[in-house]
Amino acid sequence: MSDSYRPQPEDKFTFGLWTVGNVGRDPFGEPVRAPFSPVEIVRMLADVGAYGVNFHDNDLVPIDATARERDEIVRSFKEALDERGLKAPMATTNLFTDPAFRDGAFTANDPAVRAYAIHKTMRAMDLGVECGATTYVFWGGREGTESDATKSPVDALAWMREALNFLCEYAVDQGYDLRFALEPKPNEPRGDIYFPTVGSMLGFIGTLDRPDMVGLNPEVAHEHMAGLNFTHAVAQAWDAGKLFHIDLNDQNPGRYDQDFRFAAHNLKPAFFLVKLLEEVGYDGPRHFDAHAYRTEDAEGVRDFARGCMRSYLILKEKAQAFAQDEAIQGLLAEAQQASAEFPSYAGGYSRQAAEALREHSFDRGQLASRGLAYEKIDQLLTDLLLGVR
Ligand code: DIG
Ligand code: MN
Ligand code: MN
Repeated sequence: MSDSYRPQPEDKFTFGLWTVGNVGRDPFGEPVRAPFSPVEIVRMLADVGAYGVNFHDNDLVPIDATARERDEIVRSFKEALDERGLKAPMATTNLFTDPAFRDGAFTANDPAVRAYAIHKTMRAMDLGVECGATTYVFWGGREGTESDATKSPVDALAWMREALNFLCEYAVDQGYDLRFALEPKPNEPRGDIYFPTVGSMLGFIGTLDRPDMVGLNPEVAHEHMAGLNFTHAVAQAWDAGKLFHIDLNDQNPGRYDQDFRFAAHNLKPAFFLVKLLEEVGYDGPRHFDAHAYRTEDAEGVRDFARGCMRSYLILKEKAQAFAQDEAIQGLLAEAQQASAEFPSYAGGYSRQAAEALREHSFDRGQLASRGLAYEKIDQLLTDLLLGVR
């Protein structure tokens, strides 16, 4: 692959241990790849040019590890990070694999399970901070229902709020430099998951005791599963100052969560996302929460990781070309020209501005008459992406 798309540390490309460590198990098939150790994954990611690696507590430390085993695992992991110059910017808790969480974690009916979920998360936060994490993700994979006969959604929201408020206080009390990033998903593995989209999470954050500590970790596939425009969701999170982290992958709409290689299926939506992230100057990690096809061997996993980063860098270059394309920019400028005279209200409300605008007579026919050349703009973009412009 040409060197012009080789990832650099400043690109801040990260992968979870569970992504390139995915062994290819699916609901209808057994693993197809031998597992890699965390140290082997750190070395692999360093080889392909990643900036960092993220983890769930139990991706790194098995849930039944002894204290001595835990300490040795963490020591060797941190040694590998230092040896290869990788960071561990994000950590999170696995609150979805163990059968104890089959009715949820923070929203389980059983208060002992809710308490265990907070216990497990505090210890996982300790581990994340010990490895250098500054973002802590909460993906509530089991926080949902198959039947709403089983619990009130109002109770569930209140339990989630109680847990997050408690854990925010724990982070402050411990002096941790941590921001919480909530990750929405509409369903899978539960029939319906609470807080299904970026919009619902943004509404929820405002009800917490420390809303400033809490933001979003939106994921491409998850908004796509909900039939939504991911770039619009990310723009709203950014506008609210809540884009704390982002999970990049791809998804064929109307399917289960496929966690495909970034831009593997929907090139144009991926372009608009990269264009937005680069335009607004998002400077957080670009985390690929995805995995290789089940058909792949260990080298195919490396191809997957390289492809995620390569496609991002190609689309970043295309976004720069879009911004510098005189024909496209000229048409956009025309579309944003006023089609008629009108009294200005740009300085915000005043009674004078309101009366002038209210009494102005608009020519609706004139407002409706101008063609906006969007077909031409979008085709120019298509030409650009297909490499003929
Ligand atoms: C699934 O999209 C979730 C889990 O992989 C993890 O908890 C989170 C962090 O990327 N994404
Ligand atoms: Mn996912
Ligand atoms: Mn994710």
